Amino acid sequence: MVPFLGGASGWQASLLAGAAKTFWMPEQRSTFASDVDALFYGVLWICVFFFLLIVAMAAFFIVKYRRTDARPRAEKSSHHNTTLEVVWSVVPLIIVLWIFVVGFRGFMDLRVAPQGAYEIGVTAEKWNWTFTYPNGYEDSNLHVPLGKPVKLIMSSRDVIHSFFVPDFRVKFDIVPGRYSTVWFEATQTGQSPIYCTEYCGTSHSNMLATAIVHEPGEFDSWLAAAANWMEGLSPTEAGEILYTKKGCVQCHSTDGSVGVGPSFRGSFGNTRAFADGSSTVMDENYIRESILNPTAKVVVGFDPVMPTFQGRFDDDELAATIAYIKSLK
Ligand code: HEC
Ligand SMILES: [Cu+2]
Repeated sequence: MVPFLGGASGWQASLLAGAAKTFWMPEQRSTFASDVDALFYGVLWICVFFFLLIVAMAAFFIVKYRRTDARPRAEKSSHHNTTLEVVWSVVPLIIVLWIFVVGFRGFMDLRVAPQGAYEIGVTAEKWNWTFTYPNGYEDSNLHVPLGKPVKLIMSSRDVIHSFFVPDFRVKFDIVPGRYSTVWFEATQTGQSPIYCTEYCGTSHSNMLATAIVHEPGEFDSWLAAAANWMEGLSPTEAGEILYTKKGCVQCHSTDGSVGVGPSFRGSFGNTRAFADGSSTVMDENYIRESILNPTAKVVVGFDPVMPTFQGRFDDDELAATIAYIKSLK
């Protein structure tokens, strides 16, 4: 990586007081953070300096050249001062060029992932995140190893979302119909919040996840265990986890309250009326169809907004989800 200002050991290190959270910025938890912050603080202090300079000079001139009895009108002054004009053009030019060069180098660092980075798939949809690991395991949170470059290959199933981890100083839009990538290297174990930072509809502000940084050895064992997570759980227990993990929780409650979709509580065995006038009893087959082909039967009073989960549920997962919905009496 290109050090912005001679690296974090330079003058900005003392200014920033290390990786701690400040008034302006959250904790620094990736290799980008100190460079991004250094540029931010650089621009901030340049602005503060010129703001104070201009306000102070304006105040000074207002007082000094105010209209008095001794000096009833402004005196004539020369039209040009070449030295002054060159100085106030060249100095800002140098500052702006410095901001451009540093910003562009930082942008290129953020855009170009190193060879051999660990790749994780990210799927954004209204209104949840799914992270897919190289072994096919899916999780609603982002788990990464410490001190290893991680490249995210991101896509959207519906509208534009934006992946944002303030602690890592990474943010990038996810546009439907194409892949976007972002990379980072975590420098501390622990948890950091992930936000969607593109307004994407009603529950945009709930489109949250957590980035969890593991010790490198611990990461591999976490992934191996996570991929076998259904083992040793009853179908109902597994279904409860799937309910959150697959994002059903965003639209379906389990306490009877109606959200974007009907509540799962007490739904099994009830009769459902559909928008086309037909009706059916909620049984295993109806749940299965609702998950794989949600628009086949649209419940009266609801919009057909449920995404299809075709290809995202295997038979065990379907059985577990059905068992869980059945258990919510
Ligand atoms: C974006 C919101 C949304 C998400 C996410 C969502 N659903 Fe739905 N779901 C709906 C809506 C709206 C309906 C009612 C309209 C319809 O039948 O399509 C519905 C209907 C259903 C029904 C029929 C319910 C009934 O009472 O008749 C089932 C079963 C169901 N969803 C299961 C799931 C499961 C399981 C998941 C997670 C894997 C899920 N849904 C995720 C919005 C959603
Ligand atoms: Cu979003």
